[in-house]
Amino acid sequence: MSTPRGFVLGLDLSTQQVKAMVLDDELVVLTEVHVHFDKDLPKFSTQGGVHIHEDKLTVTSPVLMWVEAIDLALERLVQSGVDLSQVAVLSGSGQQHGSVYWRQGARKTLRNAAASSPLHLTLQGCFSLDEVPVWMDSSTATECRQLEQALGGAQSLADITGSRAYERFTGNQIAKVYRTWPRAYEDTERISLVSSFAASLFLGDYATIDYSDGSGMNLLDIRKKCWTQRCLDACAPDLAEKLGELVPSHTVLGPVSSYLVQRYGFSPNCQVVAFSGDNPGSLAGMRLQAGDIAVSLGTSDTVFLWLKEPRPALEGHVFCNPICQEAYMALICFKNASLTRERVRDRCAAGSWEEFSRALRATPPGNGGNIGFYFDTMEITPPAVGIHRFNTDDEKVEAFADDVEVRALVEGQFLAKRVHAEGLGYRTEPETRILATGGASSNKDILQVLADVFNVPVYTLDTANSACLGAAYRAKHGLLAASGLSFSAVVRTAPPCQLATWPSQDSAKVYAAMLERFQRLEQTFVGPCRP
Ligand code: ADP
Ligand code: XUL
Repeated sequence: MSTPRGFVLGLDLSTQQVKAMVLDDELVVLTEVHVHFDKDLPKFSTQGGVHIHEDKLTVTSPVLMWVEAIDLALERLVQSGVDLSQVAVLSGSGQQHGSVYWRQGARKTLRNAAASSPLHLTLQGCFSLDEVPVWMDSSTATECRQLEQALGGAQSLADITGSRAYERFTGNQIAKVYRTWPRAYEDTERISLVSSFAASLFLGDYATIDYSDGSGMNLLDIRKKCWTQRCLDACAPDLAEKLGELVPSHTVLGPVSSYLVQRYGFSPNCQVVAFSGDNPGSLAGMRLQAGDIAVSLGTSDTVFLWLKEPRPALEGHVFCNPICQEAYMALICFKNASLTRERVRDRCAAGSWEEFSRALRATPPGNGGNIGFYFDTMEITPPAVGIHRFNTDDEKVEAFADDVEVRALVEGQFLAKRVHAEGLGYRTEPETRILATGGASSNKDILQVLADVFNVPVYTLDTANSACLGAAYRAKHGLLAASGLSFSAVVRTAPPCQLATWPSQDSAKVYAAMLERFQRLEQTFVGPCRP
């Protein structure tokens, strides 16, 4: 059987930017472009790609900013000299949980978009909400309580959907939209996730939600792979209709829109494969295998594992696996991540990553017994807020010296990852590898602390951008899956992960003792799961 050949395009619509990559037929990256929301589209006045509202809990992004950014990314690909007519297939990753509300009649406008006008102008009147909730939003505690009650408790909801009710999960966000703006809700003909929204722009029609990103909504039955009617009913009326169907993550949705063909020179035969979440995308990009642990260090930090059997608990999430329909993935998300590292860098390391790294090298593993927890905003794992510093005698202190503060932050973030991953069943085995990705994985000194805290070697890819790479790999898999090829067979030509660093001597001893203290100290300020 002949296999379709050609370039592959991967896109990632993340919190702070749109990234796009074109790979050749052997899955080697040819070109990569970025559009940074704050810098490239300043008229939207975002900070870190978002608007944080007065209550500090509501966090949104302007939907038209995303539309404009995707066009700009495609323009930059053309400027880079890549011939988009050679792209045979494309897919994408999106920040998880965020939702987009298409107004009645928007489908028609999307289908008929003319190439003569940029899409953000054509789609101006197409959204019932201009500012849409993103994963950083934590304003839906009331809706979460109601959903758990309707389903018979937090564990019962987790048993079906893979997670107890989380504020950022889309079902709860939709319930808040319905409660707050019932008319806008009524006027909505389709609700997309960020991933299926971006796919819709490429397809020129509403794109279906895939199983894996759909698992981050508190609505999908992760075993039966369908919407759970009781969850839909508890969130808002007519929701099944507004959400549309669900599809396996490798599904080919159809050819690209005529807008893309005419404006950027795509081939009318170029296929769009279902987009998915950025964490599922990273799992694909890193080619995670059972036994590995992946750590993504981006706007959010996440830890994820390959699961054969779903065993949802009250902490962490279980999602459908994006590259193997029989498997699952476990995920833990930490909200205070790169932006907190940047804040401490600016205050204690003169705003420079080099100086931040020097501070890590100047301080010993274990930080002389000093431990810190840094939650600038309400954390997800664990649910806590504020800065909590403890000295070697476990006494609360107000401040650390600058270098000690830098190490306390990074050690504290990685100790939390290990403690909470162990809570999900992670155990270090002799063969365990950490696969690290995300913007901060380009920092060797940060990776050294990661290797030391877990006592496991750390591997990285050539690019820190595994969600984008994973989208491209999934695209190719989508094209070939019909001929029976598995994901691993499809990506066998792609460059493998490289060893970045090995744990230093004695770190196992230092951190074993520290882990026990860390867990005890964390309990002194962690509140109940939800107020
Ligand atoms: P996103 O979640 O938006 O995809 P990325 O994975 O691209 O985020 O990561 C962006 C973050 O990477 C920036 O906010 C920045 O803090 C961090 N970063 C970039 N370079 C370094 C570095 N050398 N050391 C530590 N962090 C870095
Ligand atoms: C995962 C989560 C974040 C976003 C960031 O549950 O909320 O990692 O996907 O883009």
